[in-house]
Amino acid sequence: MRVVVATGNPGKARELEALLAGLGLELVLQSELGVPPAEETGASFVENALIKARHAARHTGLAALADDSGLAVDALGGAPGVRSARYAGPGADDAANNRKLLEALAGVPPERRTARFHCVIAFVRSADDPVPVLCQGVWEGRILQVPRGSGGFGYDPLFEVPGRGLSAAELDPAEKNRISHRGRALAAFAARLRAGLAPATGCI
Ligand code: ITT
Repeated sequence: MRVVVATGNPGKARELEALLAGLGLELVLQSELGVPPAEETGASFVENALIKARHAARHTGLAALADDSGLAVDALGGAPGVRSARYAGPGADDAANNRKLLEALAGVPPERRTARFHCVIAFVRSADDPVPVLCQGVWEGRILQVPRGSGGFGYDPLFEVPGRGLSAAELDPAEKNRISHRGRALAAFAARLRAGLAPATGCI
């Protein structure tokens, strides 16, 4: 099956391609097909993932897979959440978002810096697919006081991985993919794919 990967984020695309390898899908990035970015107007990761998947399917006529993800920090009432990509303003880069997060958490002690990454994967067979496949993954951690490491993308340098004494940006990419929010969501999707994408009972 030919599937358009509905993301414009190169760090995310790299991880999605690694995680989807070997599943028998022929992947093509939406940028290669000239799909413009979708407007992420949803209030939740689920809504935004579906918006992006349907948008890419509509533009290409292909099945589409999208990822909507973000970081929820307890001491900030769940922010930046669905606004993670543009936390420091429209078009903000990772460095600006990380700086803003550190400023927002200034003076907050380590035990109150708990956070988690969320990832929702939406897969649609066509733009108006009435039974999209939705899978989610969560990754618990804590926000560091200073950035560490150069791997990954986004908030990885500030995300302390429990039990590892490392930031997510210090993990080997394969290890991050095994334990991350995205890795967990994609493992659930792979299981559904192996079951022929048959509808199944479950919560998201
Ligand atoms: P697309 O919508 O084109 O896929 P995006 O970057 O705008 O790209 P999102 O709206 O889903 O994607 O925002 C996700 C943001 O959450 C991302 O830009 C990072 O700042 C953060 N994020 C998500 N997963 C992450 C990860 O594995 N490591 C670090 N930061 C992550």
